[in-house]
Parts: sequence; C-alpha cells; structure tokens
Amino acid sequence: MEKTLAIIKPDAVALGYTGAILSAILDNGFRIKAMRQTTLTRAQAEGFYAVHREKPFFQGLISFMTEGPVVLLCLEREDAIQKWRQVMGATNPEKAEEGTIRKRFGTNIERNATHGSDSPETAAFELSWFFAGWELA
Ligand code: FUP
Repeated sequence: MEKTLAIIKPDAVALGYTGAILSAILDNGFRIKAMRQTTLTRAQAEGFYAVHREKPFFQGLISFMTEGPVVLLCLEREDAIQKWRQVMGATNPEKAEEGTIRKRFGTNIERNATHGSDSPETAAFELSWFFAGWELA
C-alpha cells in the first residue's frame, strides 16, 4: 500500500465540487486515511510550494491557494501516487483527458481543482507538512 497527498483546492471547494471529487476518489479504489478542511495561511502554502519559489506563477499560486478553504487528504491504495495523478489528469484542464477530475472540475492551469504528489519523496514531504504521524499510522 502506498500513500499520497491530495488537495481539493479552493476553486473546487467554493464551487461545491467536494462531494463529487470525494466520490471519484472512492470509486477509484482509494481509501481516505486522513482528511481535514482548513484555510491555508500564506506560510503554509509557501512552504508547501517551496520548490516553485522562483517560478513566475508563484505569487499567483499562493494567493489562489489561500483564498478559501481546501480539503487535505491522505489517500492510500496500491500505486497511489501514479494512480491519483492519472485520475486527476494533466495540470492544465484544457489538456486533461475526458473524464479526469481536472477536466471535469478545473478552470485553468492555476485553478485546476486538485493537487497530487508526484513522487515517493514529495509524497513523504507533503504528507508530513500537513499531517501528524499518528494521523497516518
Ligand atoms: P502538478 O504536479 O500537476 O500539480 O503541476 P506542477 O507541479 O507543474 O505545478 C504546481 C501547481 O502550480 C499547479 F497545480 C498549478 C500551478 N501552476 C500555475 O499556476 N501556472 C503554471 O504555469 C504552472 C503551474
């Protein structure tokens, strides 16, 4: 069993897509190991996206991620990291495959409905950024 960090981003929560996205998560065989709705502080969002600090889109991304509540999730299943990225679809919803979460619920490359870790190393960092060890045990 592998764990990954998923986020239902502020756009999707505000538009009322939380339930539909949770259904898609469960329909795709993931177990929700931990889940919390919260509004990120700038410090929490900046630390989470520290790898993108020098990118031109960084400030916009931080403003977006702190504009309203998000749902933080630890998802568990076999091959969870790759499988969740497949279910989400491409970063840019316009390029995402039909039926994927970003295609169904995303607006543009910034407001793209969900996040998913991209490797075992980032999953470990991202899960520990938002969840305590006892919540994932
Ligand atoms: P992903 O792994 O699919 O979430 O995509 P990236 O790590 O490349 O980007 C992280 C986040 O930065 C994206 F979810 C949205 C945001 N982003 C932009 O806002 N503009 C861009 O041009 C690229 C990414």
